[in-house]
Amino acid sequence: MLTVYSEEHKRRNAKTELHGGELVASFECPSRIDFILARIEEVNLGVVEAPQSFGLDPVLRVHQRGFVDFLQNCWRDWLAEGYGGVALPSAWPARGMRQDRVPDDIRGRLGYFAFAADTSIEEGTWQAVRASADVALSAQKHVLKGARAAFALCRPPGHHAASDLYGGYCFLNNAAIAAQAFRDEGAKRVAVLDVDFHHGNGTQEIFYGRDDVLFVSLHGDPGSAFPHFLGHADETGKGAGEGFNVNLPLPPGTSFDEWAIALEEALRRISDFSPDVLVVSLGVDTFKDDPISLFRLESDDFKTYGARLALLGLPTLFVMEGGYAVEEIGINTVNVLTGFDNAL
Ligand code: B3N
Ligand code: ZN
Repeated sequence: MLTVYSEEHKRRNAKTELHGGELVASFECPSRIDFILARIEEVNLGVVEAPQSFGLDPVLRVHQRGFVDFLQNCWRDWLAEGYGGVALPSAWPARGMRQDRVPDDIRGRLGYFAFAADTSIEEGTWQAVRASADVALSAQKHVLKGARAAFALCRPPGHHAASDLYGGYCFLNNAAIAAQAFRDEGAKRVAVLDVDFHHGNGTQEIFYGRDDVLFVSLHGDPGSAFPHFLGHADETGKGAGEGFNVNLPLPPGTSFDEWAIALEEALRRISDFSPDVLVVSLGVDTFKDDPISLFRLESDDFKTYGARLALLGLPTLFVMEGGYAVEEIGINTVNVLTGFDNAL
């Protein structure tokens, strides 16, 4: 399987993240990619190539212009105010407050466009974010042109990013940008399967009113896990999109046997939809030793479910999302991909 990867990801090296009342070392760190690349080479997964540049047009198909402008200029505007450190939000348009006006002040705009305070914006963040979207689009082109599968080794990840919100280490929604590109380039129906531990609230929001993109997610119940405010089973889509959003929340401590039952339900919903193509939001933070997640998958389980995904018989684009057990992230990620390849 071909992998697309950009060195630009290194420009996202967050100095810190807010967790448990303290500024701690960021779990979403550059070495995640080093371990995945090393494993790709170790098992000879296939060619690794750099992305092409697609500009912002495909990004603007799923994200609002004002939001993209904000991401692009945030760090410059933060410095221009005389601030140091890292740009973090501290005030939000919460219940009862106005959401119809975007503040001029950078602190107001941070709160307007952020849904969580975990994720900093810093020097180099935008450059890495843009490259990550190009990685997804470049891998998407390989599948569009007939490859059975491709791996977009995106960093930073994307599935929490909504049309005008960032957070949860995500800025632009790489999987949604790729799914929309498939639609714009001829696919009639696209399914997005999100197997990351965390609910892909951003992908859900982007496609919630649509019947041409099915979103199916297996994730930690939002009652106990980030992003806390979306991901319940009764979120099924709205308007034309009713019935095209499928959430399968699972409790803390879920084992692979339990997870695999939910996966069968997800795959049944995808098969019923008869998509032309599948986009997999591939987070491996379902691993038992992930430091911020609550499921109990073992390394071999990733191979097992990779093989199961191949049985859908669909052209498949894998898009990297989360996974923070850094020393095992390469084995777990590549196990999904080799499991898929070896089942063909
Ligand atoms: O949820 C957390 C979090 C939970 C536990 C932690 N421990 C025990 C050290 C640390 C952090 N933080 C909120 C931000 C999580 C973003 C999740 C990103 C992701 O992988 N999305 O798929
Ligand atoms: Zn995750």
